[in-house]
Amino acid sequence: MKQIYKHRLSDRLTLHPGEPTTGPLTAEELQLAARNHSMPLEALRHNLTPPGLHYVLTHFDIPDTAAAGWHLQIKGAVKQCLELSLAALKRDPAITVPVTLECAGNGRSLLKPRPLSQPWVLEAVGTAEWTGVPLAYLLAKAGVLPGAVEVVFTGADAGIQGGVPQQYARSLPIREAMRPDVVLAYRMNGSDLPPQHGYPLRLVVPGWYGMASVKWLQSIDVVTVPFGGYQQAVAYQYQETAHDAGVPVSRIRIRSLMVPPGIPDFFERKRVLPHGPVMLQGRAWSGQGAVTGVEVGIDGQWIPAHLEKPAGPFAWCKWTLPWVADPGQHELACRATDSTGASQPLAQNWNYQGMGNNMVQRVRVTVE
Ligand SMILES: Nc1nc2c(c(=O)[nH]1)N[C@H]1C(S)=C(S)[C@@H](COP(=O)(O)O)O[C@H]1N2
Ligand SMILES: [Mo]
Repeated sequence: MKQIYKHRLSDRLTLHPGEPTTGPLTAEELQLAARNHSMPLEALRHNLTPPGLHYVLTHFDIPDTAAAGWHLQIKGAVKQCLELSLAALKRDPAITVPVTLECAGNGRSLLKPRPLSQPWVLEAVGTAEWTGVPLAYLLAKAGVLPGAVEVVFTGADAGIQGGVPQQYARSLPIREAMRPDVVLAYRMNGSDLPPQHGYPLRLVVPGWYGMASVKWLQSIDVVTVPFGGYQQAVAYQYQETAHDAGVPVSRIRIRSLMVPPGIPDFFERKRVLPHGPVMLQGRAWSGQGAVTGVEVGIDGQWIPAHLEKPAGPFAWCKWTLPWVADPGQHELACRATDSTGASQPLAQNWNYQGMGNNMVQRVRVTVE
């Protein structure tokens, strides 16, 4: 299946989506950028991202799921298929999990050349408290049959990508699907899901890049062969070229970001601040292990920052570092390390789809 899709893609010519370019931003990238917004970096001050500031990524259109007839289907290799209304789901036991979600394409527009797609800069990230039913609870209720290998999640949204008509769908291995913290969420920060975040129900897979957390969830299918859908087998691969099979994208790589200090120039976004003491601050997260350290680079010299405890194992943690800014031009940076020993690269790790670019952020400031 994967091969068929790849052929279709490469049969089409010129600049198809995904093609690396060094040219100016295209009209198509601008359309995507205007539909899908990131989280302004100053919102890193908040432990939970305030409503409306959490990043949004929607491949197609936000589907019309407000209709009263919405049901969730659980089917496939199970003892008993289930069909559940939202009211029925709300009667099941609920959990609340604080989760930092990040788009796997975050940082894509900084790559040289940049792959043509949603042109994220640095801030396709956000943290929310997701409330809902543990997926494992419902899978146990349905009874997963021996021989099941994956669980496929299908959203109500449809479109065409790489020439392939599709509904947005992703799968998880059984082992991940049975984790106690994977949640079918109907609340975000205590309120009903907003339309853009998946109303009435979405999957949230803590620790994985955002593509795994299927919004506008319609059906859950337990399958006995690995899922070959477009968003699983073609998109979301770490590939060197358009033609290698690639490695599937899964967990979030270690990353940190800083609230740019001072005030910005409206158009150029250059930063200006007065001389004297300033508290540098930001957040760090990893889907692979706990954040163990953040260093702040000031004109190339790395200084350890103070780390605060996160709200949960899959939520970002705050870091701070006091700095006495002296007049002149300075370059600030931040670099985090996690418990697997992974830390952020100083140079880009380029790949064909522009996935997992966790290169350190650099902020140039003028101190007056
Ligand atoms: N049904 C559906 N689910 C989806 C998507 C989508 O386009 N359709 N986008 C995915 C991607 S790529 C990301 S990064 C996250 C974004 O979640 P958010 O918009 O709530 O931040 O949703 C994921 N779930
Ligand atoms: Mo994404």
